[in-house]
Amino acid sequence: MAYDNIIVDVEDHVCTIKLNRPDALNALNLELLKELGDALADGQKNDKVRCFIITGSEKAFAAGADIKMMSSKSFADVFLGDLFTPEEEAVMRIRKPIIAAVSGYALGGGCELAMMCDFIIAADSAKFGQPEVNLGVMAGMGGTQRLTRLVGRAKSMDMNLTGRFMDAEEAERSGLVSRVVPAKKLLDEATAAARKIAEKGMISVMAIKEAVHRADQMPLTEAILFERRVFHSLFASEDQKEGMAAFIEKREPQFRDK
Ligand code: CO8
Repeated sequence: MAYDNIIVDVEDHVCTIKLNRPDALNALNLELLKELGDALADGQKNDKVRCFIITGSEKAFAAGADIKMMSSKSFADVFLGDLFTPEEEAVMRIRKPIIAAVSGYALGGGCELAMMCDFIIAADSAKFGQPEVNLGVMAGMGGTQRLTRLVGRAKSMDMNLTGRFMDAEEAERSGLVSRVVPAKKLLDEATAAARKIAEKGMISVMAIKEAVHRADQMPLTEAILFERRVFHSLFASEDQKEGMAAFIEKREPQFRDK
């Protein structure tokens, strides 16, 4: 499919989606978000895709929702039109893993998009922030919620109330990103991680994603029970027999997603 605001590449079971509005530092407008949702939905259906990477440019993952697109909207426009809800749901509906590879600015909706991914690999140049307070608004796609769960209340309040940026080192220390790598190696590292995931059985990969997401949404006892039941259910898969047999026979497993 041809896109105007993203570049999609599928190679070795990894679908890499590059946000591509360089003149606006990849600001997220509705066209870009629609294309992103479509590309993710396509990949979800495509057996050749086993993991996604969402990335931006060296200077910006995304500098936020498009301020020029939003500036003249009224309360009625955004409330009745439910601004950004379908776009967020399109990303959160994806069951295959999504890695955010972040270089440069990940601000406002850009930081929120990165946090919707399953984990973030950051370049040492990355800067995260929720600067919406400077625009007379606030975060609207998880910046007060996912950020608080990831880095805790103190840092989330600090970021959301002052609008200050967090560099990659602080983001790793705070639990916002899983690893920091030199900017030049960002895509190589993210691709290597995605290929490693792509080698696993998709049944356990997708079950793990579902289970980890439950950590945010359920009380611990319920979430542990969910995990235990899904763990039990994996013993109905051929991949469990293959994975354990391969370990005992000291060979690499051949997962068949069955
Ligand atoms: N929206 C629209 N255009 C933008 C945005 C943006 N968020 N960010 C940058 N641009 C444009 C600039 O207007 C400029 O365009 P032009 O050349 O036509 O004037 C171009 O990108 C380059 O930007 P700068 O000249 O400003 O580049 P600098 O290197 O000087 O500064 C910054 C880089 C610091 C990133 C600066 O551009 C900036 O502060 N950007 C805005 C950051 C921001 O406030 N983000 C939050 C936006 S609100 C939001 O995200 C709400 C989220 C709610 C839901 C999200 C759903 C997706």
